[in-house]
Amino acid sequence: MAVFEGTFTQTEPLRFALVIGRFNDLVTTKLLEGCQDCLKRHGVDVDPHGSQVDYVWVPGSFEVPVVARQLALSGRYDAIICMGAVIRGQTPHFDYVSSEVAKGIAAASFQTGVPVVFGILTTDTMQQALERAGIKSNHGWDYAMSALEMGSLMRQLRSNLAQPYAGNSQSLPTSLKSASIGEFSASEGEVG
Ligand code: INI
Repeated sequence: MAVFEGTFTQTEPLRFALVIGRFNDLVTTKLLEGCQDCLKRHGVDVDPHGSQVDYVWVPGSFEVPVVARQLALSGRYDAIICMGAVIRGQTPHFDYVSSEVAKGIAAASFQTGVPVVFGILTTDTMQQALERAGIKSNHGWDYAMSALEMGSLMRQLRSNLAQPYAGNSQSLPTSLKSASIGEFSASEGEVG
C-alpha cells in the first residue's frame, strides 16, 4: 500500500487558472500579489504570456463559481484558485453571497474532479479584509500553497490509481468500470 502527499518542488508541469473578483479590488489585487509571489517562489512561471498560469477577472465573488467550473471542465488545469472579498459592512446580502459562492466553488470542484481553491475572504470590515490581504499576513500565499499541494497530489493519484484493483473491479457498477480516475474529459463540449 502507499501514502500519497502533494509536493511543492516539482512544479514545472503544473498549470493553474486564477479567478479574481474585481469587487473590493483593493483587497483582491493584494490577494493576487500574495498568490503570485508564492507560486513564483515555488518555480511557477506566473507570466500571463507564459505556459503555466492563466488569469480570469470577473465582476464580483458571485460570478466566481460559474467561471471556475468552466475552467475546470476544460481539462487544462491542475488547480483553479478563486479569489474574492465579501465584506459584511457593505451588503445586507452578505450571507447569501458568501454561502452561494462557497457552495458554488465546492460544487465546481466536486463535479469536475479538479481542485478549486476557496480563496474568498468573508469579513465584517474592510480593515479585517486588508489585514488578511497583506497588512498582517497574506492569505493569497496560502491559497497558492493549497493549489500546489492539491495539483501535485491529484497528478500522483491519477498516475497511481488509473488502473482499478482487479479484485474490486468485478464489483464496480458497469458505468464505473470503464472510467479511471485519470480520465477526466470535457464532456460538455468545452474547449480542450
Ligand atoms: N461582490 C464581492 O465580491 N464582494 C462584496 O462584498 C460584494 N457586495 O458587497 O455586494 C459583491 N457584490 C457583487 C456580486 O459579487 C456580483 O458581482 C453582483 O451581484 C452581480 O451579480
